Amino acid sequence: MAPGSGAGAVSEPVTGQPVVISTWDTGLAANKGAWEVLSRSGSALDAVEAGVKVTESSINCCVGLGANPDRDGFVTLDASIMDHQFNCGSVAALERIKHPISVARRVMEKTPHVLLVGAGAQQFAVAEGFPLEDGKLSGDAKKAYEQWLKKSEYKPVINIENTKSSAYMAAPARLPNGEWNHDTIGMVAMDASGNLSGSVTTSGMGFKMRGRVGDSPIIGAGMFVDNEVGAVAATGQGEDVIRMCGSHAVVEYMRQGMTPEQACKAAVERIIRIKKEKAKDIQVAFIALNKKGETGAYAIQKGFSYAIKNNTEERMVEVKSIL
Ligand code: SD4
Repeated sequence: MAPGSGAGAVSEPVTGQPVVISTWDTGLAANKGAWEVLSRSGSALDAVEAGVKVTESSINCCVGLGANPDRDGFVTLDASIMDHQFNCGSVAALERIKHPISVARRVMEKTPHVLLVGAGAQQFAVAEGFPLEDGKLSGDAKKAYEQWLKKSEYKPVINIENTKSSAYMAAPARLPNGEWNHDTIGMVAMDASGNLSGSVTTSGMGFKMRGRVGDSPIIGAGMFVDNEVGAVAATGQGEDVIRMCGSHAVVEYMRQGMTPEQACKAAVERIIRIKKEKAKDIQVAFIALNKKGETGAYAIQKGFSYAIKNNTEERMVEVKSIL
């Protein structure tokens, strides 16, 4: 079946060139992890799991257990994974587990469910043999939390890279130079058989309300894969991605014939129409990969970039924005 002809069916694999893309500059290292799998003809599913595990393992990154905690001092993690046959799994508000993405994959492969949350997700992880980590905050996260506690102001803002923006200043980033304010990696890949997969893993939002879950573990919001059309991941203000099923929308725009960049732009414009004047205070960005191996992205605000790796290139790509 040709791409774009009909909804929902699983297409015949086409022989493609492997490619992986992922959000933000942490994507460069993550792509290398994915590439180790793709370059030896491994599956896109294995690649997107291995790739974001690199980021989850980095204690100095705002993804995984090194991340900023919620406002009660707990690091709670969300993750999702999806393959080329609409199999998907996710976890939300998971604590003290180093690799939420691998737990999400177990949910997909070993349970009849898609999403496990909180204590139940942790119980499942432990039953599956994942070690329960000690739950202490990393050095940087502890400092940032202590700093935040001084005012305890609840003004969550994610991902606005423009440090001059007042919204950004209201939510200081974890690094002392204040240049870093994101907590997520989203990755999509195509393997040598032409199959697509996607993954996202995140600590969500620093100093969020206890129990807050973002878009990343919501299939169709933070990430979506339709092997007939393309694969998409989102980053930024999760609430605004959830309310318009962002990644699913981008896939559907590609199904209508848009390029990955056009499709991401259309989705971002839709968020701006929904948010109206409040759009200036948020960042949302999408990355997309279509069945031909073409990639693209779009953001609301300046400063977003994604990392790409394929047989011929390995680099960051600056992304256009609406504002
Ligand atoms: C969330 N979308 O939990 C995530 C946050 C994010 O970089 O992308 N941070 O809303």
